[in-house]
Amino acid sequence: MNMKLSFRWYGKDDPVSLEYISQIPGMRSIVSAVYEVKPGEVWPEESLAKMKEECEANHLVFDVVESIPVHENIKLGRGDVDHLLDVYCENIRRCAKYGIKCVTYNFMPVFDWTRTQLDKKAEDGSTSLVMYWEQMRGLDPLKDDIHLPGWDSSYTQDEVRELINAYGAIGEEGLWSNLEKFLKKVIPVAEECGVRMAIHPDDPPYPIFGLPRIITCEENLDRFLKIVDSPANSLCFCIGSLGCAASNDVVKMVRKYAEMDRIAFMHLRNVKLMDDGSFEESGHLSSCGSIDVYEVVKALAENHFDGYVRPDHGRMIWGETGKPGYGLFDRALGATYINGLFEAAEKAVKK
Ligand SMILES: [Mn+2]
Repeated sequence: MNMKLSFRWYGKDDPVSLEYISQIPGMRSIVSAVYEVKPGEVWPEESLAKMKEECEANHLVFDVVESIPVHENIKLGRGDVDHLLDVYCENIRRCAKYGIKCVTYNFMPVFDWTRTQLDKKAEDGSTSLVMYWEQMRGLDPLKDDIHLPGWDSSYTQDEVRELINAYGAIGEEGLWSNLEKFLKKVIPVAEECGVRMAIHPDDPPYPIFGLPRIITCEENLDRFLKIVDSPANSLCFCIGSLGCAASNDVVKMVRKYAEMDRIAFMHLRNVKLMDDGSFEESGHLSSCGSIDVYEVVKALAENHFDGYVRPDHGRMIWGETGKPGYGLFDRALGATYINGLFEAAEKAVKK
């Protein structure tokens, strides 16, 4: 197959072993990162070397990084930005040295993603991540102490308030100009070492608590890609994140950006959208959620997509426990579904 099937692995603390991952039919690549150092620090080469070795011992290739986190000071354009950008570039060089071809990152203020519950039970007894607006309404992080799942607990409430105010002050245009500075520094380095940078869209793709969000829709993705017009400046197209806004036509967007060869990495999962904009993460199949995953894959295959694909979050099923969204069983089912869709779609294109 043209596409490269991959699986996210959280390193030695991940309850899912590399051996189990390698037993998923068609599995090729591992998506991981150096988790033991903080954003803004250089990644030890030994850690990268060790991961590469462990993957190879399990007949897997460690060639995708998710993610090299972008320090808040880079996004805010304050403090030691130039030093932090140098560190970021050095990390790209080090990744490339150990075989990495694609690096995912995001440019979301403060929080990587927002959900109101991580273990919502469905009728069939499976659990998944959800965001219900009725649970969000009335919450004000500037006034209340809020602990939503997934929010970095290393921040104190006062630090969160300070960050929210700082982002409020720069607004969307401030965030765009800091992103531009980041791209103009980082993309030439990625080009030089044969790495494709892949930005992950905001999840969900609209402002929350007044924090600016810019990687949200077709118009903004167009603007993003034009800042540096290079295949090294690409998208990690997450259909589950962009698909949380009913206004995003993900099939049309995937077709357009695949045709332009600006998708380096695909995150495939499905979400069930509610009338009020709330959503539940569902099984991967088109019939389980609001996204037509078949049409997404068809758009990729018709454009001879040969980038990385991974089953994104899965539900917790069959009594499995572990990191919400990142169990083995449902993601393995997702991988098998993805294999089937791609085999059929790619063969249809060849005929
Ligand atoms: Mn994703």
